[in-house]
Amino acid sequence: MKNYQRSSALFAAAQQVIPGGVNSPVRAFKSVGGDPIFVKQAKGAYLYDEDGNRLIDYINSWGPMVLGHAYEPVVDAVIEKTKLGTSFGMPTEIETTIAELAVAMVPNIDKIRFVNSGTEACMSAVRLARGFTGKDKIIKFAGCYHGHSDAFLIQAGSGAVTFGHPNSPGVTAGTAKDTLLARYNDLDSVREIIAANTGEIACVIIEPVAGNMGCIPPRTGFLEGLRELCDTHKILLIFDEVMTGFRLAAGGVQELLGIRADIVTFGKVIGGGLPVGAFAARNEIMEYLAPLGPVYQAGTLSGNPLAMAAGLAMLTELHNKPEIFKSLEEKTKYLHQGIATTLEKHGVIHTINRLGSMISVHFAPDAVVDFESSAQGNNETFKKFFHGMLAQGIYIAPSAFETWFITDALTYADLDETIAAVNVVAQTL
Ligand code: KE4
Repeated sequence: MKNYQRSSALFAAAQQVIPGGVNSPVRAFKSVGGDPIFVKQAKGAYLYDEDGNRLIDYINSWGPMVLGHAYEPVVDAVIEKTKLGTSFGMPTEIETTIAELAVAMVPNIDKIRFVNSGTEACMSAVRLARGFTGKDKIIKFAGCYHGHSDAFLIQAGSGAVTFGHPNSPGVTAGTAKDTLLARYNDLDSVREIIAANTGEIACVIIEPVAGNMGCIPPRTGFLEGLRELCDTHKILLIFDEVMTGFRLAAGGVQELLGIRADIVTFGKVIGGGLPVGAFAARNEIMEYLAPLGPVYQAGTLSGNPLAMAAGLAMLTELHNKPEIFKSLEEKTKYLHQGIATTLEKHGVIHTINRLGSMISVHFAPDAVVDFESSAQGNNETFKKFFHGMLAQGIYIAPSAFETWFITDALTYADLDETIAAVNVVAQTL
């Protein structure tokens, strides 16, 4: 039995000075129970916690570590850049260099603006869409999470779901009225909203492959239908690729599925593990952004050279080694098949959703295609699965409303160890 005493002691201390002992709620293990694990360090596919346990990591800081923790080229770039100063609040060449690379990698974007988180990227993208179209309302999808900006905390996914108050206190009725809620994979729900709000909708924002209600791929025709509706009704389509960007393909879901977004947002991988978000679009939209245009957006540390150095090293690796995306998909497929076969062998009712290197296990009897069906999952079984896997040295998402994030640092031996752990845990479910 693994020992987590030091993590628990550190958690007790943290709770004296940090709300809930964490700086982001989902880390608090509220959805699965027990004390969170405190990490001492990480390398490649492995976490080393404060009690000396080695864990195979399937979260990877919620996505950024697509090449593994402490990835040498990223670490070296950050160390070198730090010696020259970390932030100046003035333009630097490296911002142009990473912007040129991102624009070259991602379809349908001419310009990109860097910010400090996925939340900032999505919040700014919606403000830009409203400014560009002159309209106020937005459509989001139940279960999708675009960060903690007020406009998005309406039936948001991820941590917001597990806290049982989808409409977070503090979000005003005035804000909420402009956020209209559709159902993922259900074009009719979007048509109905558009018909009831003719000429008032600035944008539709969507996770093109949902990852915050577990992984939910778009049904064939769903995104294409959204594109068509947006074109017909002059609504901007925002792909929130904070999770999928630079993970599912070099050009993200736009490249993978061949569907054009009007604005794309990024986070996680684009920062190589440092705080970076970004949003991007064609010139006619981006030129509405200050200082060129009237839509204001700013940030003291936006584009700071230290974060840019990490992001540039990461994107350069992914650009120069496109085979990584295939490797990620093949490893995830191998894991998928191994887990499915093992759970079936033990008669565990489940469904596994996967697209590329995004995967989630749902202890639900039916297909998980939207928030409602994801919420049908048996959370008691999930809790047992989570803690059983942890006891076997495998760290998966501490919530059924999250996706596992595969890193290319995983070896097939790690995957086999994970599948063997499922075989042990399945017998306790
Ligand atoms: P951040 O502000 O956390 O960098 O990004 C917000 C965000 C935006 N869009 C999507 C699709 C996202 O998944 C996220 C953040 N993802 C969660 C994990 N589901 C972050 C984990 C956390 O909240 O601690």
